[in-house]
Amino acid sequence: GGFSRRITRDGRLQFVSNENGEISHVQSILLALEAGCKWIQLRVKGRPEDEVLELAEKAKFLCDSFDAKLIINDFPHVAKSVNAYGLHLGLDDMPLREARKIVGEEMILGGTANTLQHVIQRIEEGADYVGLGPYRFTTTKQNLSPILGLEGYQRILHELSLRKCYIPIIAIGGIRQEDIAGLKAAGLYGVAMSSALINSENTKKTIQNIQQILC
Ligand code: TZP
Ligand code: MG
Repeated sequence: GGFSRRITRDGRLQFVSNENGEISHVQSILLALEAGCKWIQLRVKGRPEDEVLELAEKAKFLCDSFDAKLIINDFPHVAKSVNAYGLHLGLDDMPLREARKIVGEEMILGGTANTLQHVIQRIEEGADYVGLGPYRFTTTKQNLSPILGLEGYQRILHELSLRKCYIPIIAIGGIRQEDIAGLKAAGLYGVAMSSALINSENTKKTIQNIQQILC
């Protein structure tokens, strides 16, 4: 039996975990799962790996019970040890080819990009999807790369199609519900969102609306 690392339709909306004064990473994940999100990224910054592993075990249990897929950000060994569905690495992390040796052949690998060159590099490295951003300013991520705006995505997607480069591209960074239709029309495969979902008055309704537009 072989395997395939195809990104499925339920991956068009990825929730990125978050914490603030009111809500923990695990609580944010539960909120997104209860609202119907099927792709969850555990993104924990500034904590040691053993703490991230503990959170990852809880996140994996929750995702399994909602039949959702868990992506681990930054930590290949954590992704491997909780048997996550995927691993996402940024521009300052190890190359995806190196991570592939740690996590094995079956795990989905996502890589961050901010430019056309980054996307091409990610394809060459063997990424299964690319997170391209930021769309607009956001306080969720520190040291934000230059903002792309819709025009930035249109330009990069046009350049990729001229070069016949194809990979599912997920937009990220400051995305709100009202941005989704424009991003889909521009050719984005999907979106990754955090603050707009946890701060929504009605997270379930927001997620349902977004999924309806994207699928
Ligand atoms: N990478 C670029 S922006 C971002 C990441 C992980 C955070 C996205 O969160 P939000 O709250 O949707 O801007
Ligand atoms: Mg990273």
